[in-house]
Amino acid sequence: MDSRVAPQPTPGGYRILADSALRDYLGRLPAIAARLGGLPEAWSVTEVGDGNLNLVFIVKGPSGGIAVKQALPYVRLVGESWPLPLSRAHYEHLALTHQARLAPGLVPAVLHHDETLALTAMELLEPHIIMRKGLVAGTCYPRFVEDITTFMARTLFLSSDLAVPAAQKKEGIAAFAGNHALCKITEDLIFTDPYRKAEQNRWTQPYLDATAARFREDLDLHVAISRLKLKFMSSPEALIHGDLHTGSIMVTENETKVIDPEFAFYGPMGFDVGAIIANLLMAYFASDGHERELSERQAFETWVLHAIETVWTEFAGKFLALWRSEAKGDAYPAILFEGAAGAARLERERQGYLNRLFQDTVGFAAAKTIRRILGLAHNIDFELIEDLKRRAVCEARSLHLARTMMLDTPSFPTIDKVTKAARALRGWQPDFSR
Ligand code: SR1
Ligand code: MG
Repeated sequence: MDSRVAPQPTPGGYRILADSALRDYLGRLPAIAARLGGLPEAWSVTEVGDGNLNLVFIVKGPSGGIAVKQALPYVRLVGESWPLPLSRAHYEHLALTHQARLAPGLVPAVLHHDETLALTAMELLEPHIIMRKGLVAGTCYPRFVEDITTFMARTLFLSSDLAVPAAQKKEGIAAFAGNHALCKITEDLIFTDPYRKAEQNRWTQPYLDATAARFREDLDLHVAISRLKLKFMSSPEALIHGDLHTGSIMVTENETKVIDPEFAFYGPMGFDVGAIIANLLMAYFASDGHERELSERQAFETWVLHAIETVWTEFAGKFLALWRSEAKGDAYPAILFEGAAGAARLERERQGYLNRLFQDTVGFAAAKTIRRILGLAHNIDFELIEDLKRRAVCEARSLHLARTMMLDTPSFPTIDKVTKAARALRGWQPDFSR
């Protein structure tokens, strides 16, 4: 049940680079040194990583800046007691380069990668901020839906059997199969631990004590989450990002960049789409807790709900358009769908495929929500609500919707049913005595 792997000896040559060691290292890379300008001694190096796993440095010189990400041989959030393979930097680099080809302009450009040091230097995204921080502040991002739906439709469709010949697709699965330690984190932290007594689980106490206990005892829920876990483990549909929450997206009002694909592997498409929808739903429910005056954030909340709806509808539209124009894979052979009747039947089948994908999306969105409230890794949407009772109210509303989405997925055949249910819960006052 534990995600932890036995400590692996770090490969010869690996060392954690910081400050002067990082400056010296980068100074020996001509293209990077030219980009930064001036002398390495004068470059500023600031560690800015606020994720759960790695070190992230911003390095700036007189001519420009870069971002440098280095994997640690353990989980940063927990410490050296939880070893984690450095190979995740290899998979992240592989995913970034794949995604750059499939969805140009929507991921940061890679400037340098070092397998031994598990280190990647990338373009500095400035003035972008982590989207989750902007959502907590109540900022709307007018460009986001267009960009994220392009990213998901293109990376998912174009790596699937609908677009890629079978042999190439299987090579892709093989190339990412070694990223199983990161998959195991997801399998444990999202699909198992929130539903059992796990040492590292936490929730907003005492308000959610009874709710957490109910989640640990509800066998219908245990069946539902186990079905989703099996789907996650056994559905190599496409190259998925694998951790596509709003902390893995950097934004300005006019630009969106998807970062941090270290959890990438060939998995179910709905896991990525569900991650986006879950994190927007959590931003919506958390918004009440950040309000200083009544209705102060109404415009933001209206935007988030609209974004949730259009994330699905625009994703589905783009995915269908790609299927109609770029179906170069071995699935659905054209020879079987000739003539007007064949074309019409295939079109109906495409719609059915999207309907099934939507059901996966609803289930995975529920799982991604529950883990952020009852599991180990929480998010600042809720954590920055200082008043614990207020925070628990927002979390309880999220959990209520997530539980229904997971147990009664078919009652959400379309995305507007999800946003309608979210809107209906906005004023709900949970009874924490039960
Ligand atoms: C111990 S890692 C916890 C979480 O951080 C990453 O962002 C993933 O979401 C992972 O589940
Ligand atoms: Mg991450």
